[in-house]
Amino acid sequence: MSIVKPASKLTPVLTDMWDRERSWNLESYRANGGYEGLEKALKMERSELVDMIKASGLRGRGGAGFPTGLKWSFLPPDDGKARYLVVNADESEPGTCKDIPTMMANPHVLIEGVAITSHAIRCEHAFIYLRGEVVHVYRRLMNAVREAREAGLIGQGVGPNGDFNLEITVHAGAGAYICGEETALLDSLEGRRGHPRLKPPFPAVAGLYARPTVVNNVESIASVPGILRNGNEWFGAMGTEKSKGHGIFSISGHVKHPGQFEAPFGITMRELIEMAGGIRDGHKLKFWTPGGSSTPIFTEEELDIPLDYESVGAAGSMLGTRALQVFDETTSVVRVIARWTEFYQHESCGKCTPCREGTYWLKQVMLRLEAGQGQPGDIDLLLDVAGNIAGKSFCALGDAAATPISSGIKRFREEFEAGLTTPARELFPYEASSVF
Ligand code: L3W
Ligand code: SF4
Repeated sequence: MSIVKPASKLTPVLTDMWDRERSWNLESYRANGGYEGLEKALKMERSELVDMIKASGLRGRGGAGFPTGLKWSFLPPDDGKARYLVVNADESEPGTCKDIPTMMANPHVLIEGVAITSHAIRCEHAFIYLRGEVVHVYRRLMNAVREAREAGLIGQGVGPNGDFNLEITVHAGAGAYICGEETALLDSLEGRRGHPRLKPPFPAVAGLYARPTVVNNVESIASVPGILRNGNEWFGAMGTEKSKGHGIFSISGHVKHPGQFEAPFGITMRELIEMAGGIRDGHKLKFWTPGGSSTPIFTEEELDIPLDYESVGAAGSMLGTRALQVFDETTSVVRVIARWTEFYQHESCGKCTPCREGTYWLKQVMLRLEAGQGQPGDIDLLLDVAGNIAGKSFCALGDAAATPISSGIKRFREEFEAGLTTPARELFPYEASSVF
């Protein structure tokens, strides 16, 4: 795991403890003010807590940026029956590496966030849905839950009035990207194959076991204790007017020091690349992604766009999970997009035709272009197939598969045309690029 180095523009809140000795222990977390937010929250009325998070401006950190407090407020009036909190810890977007390091280095910040959120929505059984491959994270979370239970922070009849009840179940999925889509995740948690559900009803109304459910990303929930401890003014002093607070930006690829950089929303990619030591020596930036492989590819032209939901949206992309993948001039755009397309085809759940069939054809065409065996009309074919997937699929995975193809052709059409005659490995030898 890379440790964030102090730099003037960084705002280490979630990453603050990452380089401390045994940062994952309850003892270390408490020595750093851990669980003070929960103490405060348990003395507050539920509605007051929801209003506070609403007013903080915290937005979902899982990709879409939906206001967190507003989502909590969508739960129907309490009927005394079960209602759930489910944390989406199925981090799998190519390039995204923020939730897994957070849970490894500081699992208690998530547990505290789960406890505060559960109090706010009166949930007595919360779930953390973790991607199945990360057994080390599973063990660490289980240990943190055990520590919190033994310390009387969660469990039955705890809290200052002895009336706070919370059980936390950590559930490891089976390693399917689609289970990061919130409703497929709920299907999987219920024991079925993960398939997205029709929305509405949104999970807030009918989620896990058809009960009102809040589904939030790890980083969203982990941001809650800091807000409780330090207040809305502190949180709002970071970021922009509509994209407030701190966020973890994961930088990978051809920079000197890839890693996680926690910074205010509105920081630019130029600043972040500088903090990551710049592009590797002797090379220059060719393209980058603002939100993983699901967003359009950007070039030098977009380096000064503030990385907040509004500015990136105005530039034609989602900010997504802030998975900033950097590629220099040694990289073949066709090869990168072919790898992403293989990924989407493999991960398509098969429920809807445009995505199930379309990703298969996109992959076939991308592979032959990569091999220099493209056929006349392939570029139009790619655009046609991508156009028949985007906006016509059942869930966001379809759009995600189509986006890099159409934006890649728009920005680097000549490389796709070269694929009609010349293999990518001749134009861009593997040895020159350490990424793909
Ligand atoms: C109640 C309403 N709830 C919206 C809720 C909704 C959801 C949230 C946002 O996808 C994107 C995706 C990825 N009543 C509501 C309501 N909600 N209206 O608000 O909803 P939505 O549909 O805009 O987004 P989503 O389905 O959560 C997230 C993209 O992010 N992404 C992320 C990928 C990967 C990861 C990962 O690895 N961890 O997140 C990257 O770009 O493609 O487009 O909760 O229920 N009226
Ligand atoms: Fe499944 Fe793809 Fe359709 Fe989503 S878009 S429901 S992943 S087939």
